[in-house]
Formats: sequence, structure tokens, C-alpha cells
Amino acid sequence: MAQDEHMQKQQYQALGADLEHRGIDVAAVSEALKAQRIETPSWGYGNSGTRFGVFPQPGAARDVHERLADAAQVHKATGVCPSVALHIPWDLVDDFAALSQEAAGLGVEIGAINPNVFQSETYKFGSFGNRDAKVRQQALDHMQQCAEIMGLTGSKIMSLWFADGTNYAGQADIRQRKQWFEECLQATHGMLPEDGRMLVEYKFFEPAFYHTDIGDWGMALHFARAAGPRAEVLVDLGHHAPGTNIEHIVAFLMDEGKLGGFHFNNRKYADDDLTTGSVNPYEVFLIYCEILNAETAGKGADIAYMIDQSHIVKPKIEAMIQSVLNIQRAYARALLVDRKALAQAQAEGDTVGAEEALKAAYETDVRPLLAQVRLELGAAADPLAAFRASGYLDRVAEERVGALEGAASWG
Ligand code: LRH
Ligand code: MN
Repeated sequence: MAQDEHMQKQQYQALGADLEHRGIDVAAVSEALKAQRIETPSWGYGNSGTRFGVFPQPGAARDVHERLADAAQVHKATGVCPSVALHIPWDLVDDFAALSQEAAGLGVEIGAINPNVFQSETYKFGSFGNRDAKVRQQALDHMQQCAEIMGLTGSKIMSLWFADGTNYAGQADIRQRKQWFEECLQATHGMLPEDGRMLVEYKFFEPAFYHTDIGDWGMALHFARAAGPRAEVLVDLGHHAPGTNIEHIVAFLMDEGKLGGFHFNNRKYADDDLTTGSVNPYEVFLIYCEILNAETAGKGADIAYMIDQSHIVKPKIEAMIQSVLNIQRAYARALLVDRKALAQAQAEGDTVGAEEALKAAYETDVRPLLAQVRLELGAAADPLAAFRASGYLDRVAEERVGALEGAASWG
């Protein structure tokens, strides 16, 4: 047995003994970690940029086929990323049934379908919030197209984000726009395949700088309820005002039975779309703590865990693998919380005791446990090392001529 493997086994046994000593059911935790699923975004593999320019990377995926191939590498290395979210029209093809076959051939499947009513000139003054009924209808036609793509690919989720809003006070009648959104989201709900659902994503600003029509979790909750039973709220970690307590929002939406999914990423200032857990890993842990709190109280939900990031200074596939590792660690640590000790401390008003119950879990080095879980899933104990050793990036950097030409690969 190689030195590393021997070391990994020893560390896993030592951690296992410590966890059992703490009264934790290691087998149950391992089963939960094996069942974890994290969807990666096709748009995270193509060239991207900032508002100041596109910074192409050698070997970056140039089309949906290469984006699926790169996503398959993340699944191969981690074992927990079997689906890929698509964005339409960035990932538009003539034959979506064939694309699904292609994905299956790579060991992945098509996940959430993301309509795009924020990029073309038509939507300069909004989509569902546009004062021109023809434009609102055009946006609805695009939703119909995306609902059909869900049917062709077996996707169960339409993930909706709207850039709609205004830049100046008085520019538009906000109440009127709210009513148009209610009408159009209800119509979109009616287009869903029978086993499909829709997620309503909110964002407090950008590209609109005065008001955004779906500006926070409360508005998204209202619009989801108004749309129909198969509409829920999507929480993007980069879409809140600084200082917002996101795990509080998660607890609230879980208790309302309307938390449908996440766009994991991290930020220091605004919608930075940085690697999940790279700025505030404790926040991701606390989010999972609130999810487990609800689940253990019978308020669980079918949550779509998705990543929404774009990487400029980091190699894209490696940054995606890093994000998955950080999300796995957050979930693993949350599963180690001594819930009895926490509940008792809360009941006794023992704030220090309660916080220490969380910290004891958070400060556990769960890496040996996750390495073992990955091995049992047929993935790599150390996904980053395995991906680097695969030489995949050097190979595609050779093959993908033109990847370095400036244009953003989703245009
Ligand atoms: C908007 C957003 C949305 C996606 C886009 C790529 O900021 O988070 O989820 O459509 O990023
Ligand atoms: Mn998002």
C-alpha cells in the first residue's frame, strides 16, 4: 500500500475513533456524504471576465460540448457532481436529446435550465418588467423554449434570474412591474413539464442600480407563492447586501417549505462569484447547520445544490474542484454537530455552550473522512492532486486551439 494511502487510512481510523468517542454515527455520516450532490455550471468552464475585460485561459472550454467534458472531469475527481446546469442561449444546440446522450457518455446529466432574458438588446428595459407587452411576450416565448428543453433533456429544474430593475427614481412604476412579474411567473409555472419545478433567484442590485424587481428573499418568496406550488426560492450567496445573515434566510425559507436551491459562491464585496468558502467558509457551514436543523425537525426539502461562479485568476476546473471540496467539508462538519448538546445549551440559555457545540464540529479536520468517502464512491481521495496528475488540462490546452482568442466563449 502506497505511503499516502497508508497515511490516509491511519488518519481515517484515528478520526473514526475520535468521532465514535464523541457519540457520532460515522457510518450514517458517511452515507449522507455519499448521497451529497453538487451541480456545476456550464458557464463556469468557459472564458469569462470582469466589466473591464475578458481574460482568456489556455484550454478553456469553447462550446457546450467542451464545457460538459470539463464538468465530467470534476465529477470523475470528486464523485459528487453528476449534473451540469445549462444556460440558454449560451448552451443552445439543435439537438438536445443528442446532447443528453453525449452527457451520459461522459458520465454526467443535464441539470437546471437557466433562461436568459438579460443579455439581448430587447431586454434593455427589462423582460417581465418591461412596459412593452411585446417584450414581455418575447420573454415568455423564451420560457416556453426552455420548458421544452427541460422535456428534451429530462431536466427537472428551470432556474430563473432576472436583471430587471431601474437606475433612477421615477424611471418606472414599481407596483405595475410587480404585477407584470406576478402574471408572467404564473404563466411560466404553467409551462413546466409535469415533473418540473421553477426556482426564483433574487439579487439586491446589478445591473440595476436603483431598484431590482426581485430584490430580496421576501420578494422572491412572494413571487414563488404567487406563481404556483412548483415554484420555490433560489439563494445565491453573492446576492445580498453586506452583513446579511444568509443562514437566517435559509432557516426561514426551510420553515416555509419554499427553499428550492442554492447558487454557491463567495464574495467579499458584491456579486464577486469567487470560489465557495474562499472568503467565509464558516458561513457555508452555518447554512448547512440550518438545513440539518430543519431536516431533523421534519422540515426537509429537495434542495438543488448548485455552484454559480466564474473564475478568472484561477484555472477553471481546479477552482471548481476546490469549491466542491469546500462544500463537502462544510456539510461534513455540520453533520458532526452534537445536536443534543446544542439543543440542551439553547434550552438552558447557555450561549457559550451552544456556540462551542458548533465550533467543536467546525474545528474537526474532516478531510480523512471525505477522502475515504470519495474512495468508496470510486473517486479520488485527493481530487485536486488526481486532476493535476491526469494531465487533462495540458492535453486540452493543446487541442483547444483558439481558446486564447479574446471572445467570451458563451457569446
Ligand atoms: C446573476 C447570476 C444568475 C446567472 C448568472 C450567470 O448574477 O447569479 O444566477 O444566470 O449569474
Ligand atoms: Mn446565480
